[in-house]
Amino acid sequence: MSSRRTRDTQTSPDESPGNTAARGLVIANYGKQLLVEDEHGELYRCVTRRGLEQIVCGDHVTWLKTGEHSGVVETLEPRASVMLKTDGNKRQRPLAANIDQIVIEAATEPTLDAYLIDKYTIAAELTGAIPLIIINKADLLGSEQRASIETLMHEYDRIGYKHLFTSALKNTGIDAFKRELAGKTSILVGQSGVGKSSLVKRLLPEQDITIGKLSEASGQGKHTTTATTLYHLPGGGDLIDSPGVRDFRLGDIDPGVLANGFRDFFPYLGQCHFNNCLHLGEPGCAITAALASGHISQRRMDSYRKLQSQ
Ligand SMILES: Nc1nc2c(ncn2[C@@H]2O[C@H](COP(=O)(O)OP(=O)(O)OP(=O)(O)O)[C@@H](O)[C@H]2O)c(=O)[nH]1
Ligand SMILES: [Mg+2]
Ligand SMILES: [Zn+2]
Repeated sequence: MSSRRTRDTQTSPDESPGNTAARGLVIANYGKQLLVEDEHGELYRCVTRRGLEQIVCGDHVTWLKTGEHSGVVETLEPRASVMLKTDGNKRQRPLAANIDQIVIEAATEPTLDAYLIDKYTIAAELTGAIPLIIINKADLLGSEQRASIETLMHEYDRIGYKHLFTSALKNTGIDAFKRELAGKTSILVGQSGVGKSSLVKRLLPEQDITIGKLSEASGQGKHTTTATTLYHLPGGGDLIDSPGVRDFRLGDIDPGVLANGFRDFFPYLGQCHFNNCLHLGEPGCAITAALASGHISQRRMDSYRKLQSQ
């Protein structure tokens, strides 16, 4: 995926002579303006033609040059995948497109929230992307705390999700992280202040990336990154830094579809007595049986129930 389909420069029906629509990659979106990269790596600030749907980081577009460093996006190319977020008005909006991997970053500062990690793994499954869990700020962990996080991570290992411990501060775990990013388009997500931009900075020391300060009084991160931005990595692959969230809402998922976001449920789906089973205590439920036999963790089941009740 993330196919950089090479395509000949296209002509748009309403072009002015000598100005043909070219392909571009959206590398940042600032509200109404987009930063579009052409095939030579040049950047253009673009507006979008009216009537186009919302275009986001990772989108492939065709665009027309209107000035030295400006242009108009004409068309949006079909997306291989789109990751959605729910805005303040509970509307689903695209966050980024053509994503292969969702890097779920967590840290004990501000707080390590396993339910949030679960929600992101479900978003990844429903987006068709691989989740990778990063526990950053490993330098802050005492041995007991580290052991308890490892126990939690073991649950994800069993599901088939990889995890890494990193420290952007002490520069540890970065090479392993690079290996997981090579050749893929990934998006970094997680609470504000966990160190998403700090990790990007470790990968791209030359880039001008703003890193925030955790407010000392509350331990709560303030939102430092405001625009979703795509970076090309020296080792191949692209990494999208996104603004942190306080809470990530999955949006309206049909109750019958939610289980498709739980990879640990997959071996048992279709084996329940009722074919419309929601796995909430119905008789003959294969998921309840897998929970009882220890093949599904109680904590993941609790996350499933919590999401079903929302
Ligand atoms: N101790 C420690 N602190 C870190 C580490 N990584 C980042 N920090 C600190 O955490 C704070 C937040 O870092 P950012 O990289 O801005 O966090 P972010 O996730 O990008 O935050 P938003 O852009 O608001 O979403 C900064 O004070 C960093 O110096 C780490 O590995 N260890
Ligand atoms: Mg940031
Ligand atoms: Zn069931």
